[in-house]
Amino acid sequence: MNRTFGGTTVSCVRGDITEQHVDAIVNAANAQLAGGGGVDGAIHRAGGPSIMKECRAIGGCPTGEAVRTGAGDLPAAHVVHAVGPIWRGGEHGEADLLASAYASSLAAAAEGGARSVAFPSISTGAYGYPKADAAAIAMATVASRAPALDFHEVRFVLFSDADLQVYQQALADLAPSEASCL
Ligand code: AR6
Repeated sequence: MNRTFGGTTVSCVRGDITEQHVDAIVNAANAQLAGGGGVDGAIHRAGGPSIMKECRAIGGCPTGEAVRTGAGDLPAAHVVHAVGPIWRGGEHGEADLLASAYASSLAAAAEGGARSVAFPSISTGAYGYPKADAAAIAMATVASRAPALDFHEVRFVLFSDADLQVYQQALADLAPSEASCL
């Protein structure tokens, strides 16, 4: 399904983030930018060693922020490495940090000239963030930030049918007023 906020079309698809033909894909990274499993492992495997070389040169990224590298052998032009929070029960600023990870990713992608971006479900794998809550935060942040940054497409790429349903529901549930910049 699709919804449009300003000039930005937001969609949810089932798929593999490494195969997306968009300007920038977002990685669910860790603060050391050290690589790992999940999305991070898939991106470094498919993109080749140049991405890790750039990550090492950058050195790290605080939780809630994002940095940009090239995309090596991937079809995208950029990889934005976002560091989402580890879920610790919800009383440790997790919601603000997750929203900040999405907002920072959009800003980093826009700085690189990207007008289309694909996101995975940040923090909901190894980092344990409850999926429905994470999806609502992701949608609200993208709907409020992406139009002003001139994105024409933001695509959420989910790895399972169950996750796709959760993100589609969050997109359907988003009230027009939550896209506050419109
Ligand atoms: N394309 C799209 N989604 C995927 C893919 C893929 N190729 N592979 C997995 N997912 P995770 P996190 C889904 O654990 O929770 C890493 O080790 C997966 O099913 O990748 O932010 C990093 O190095 C899940 O729904 O990210 C960090 O240390 C979602 O992507 C840590 O894990 C996110 O799961 C980050 O944990």
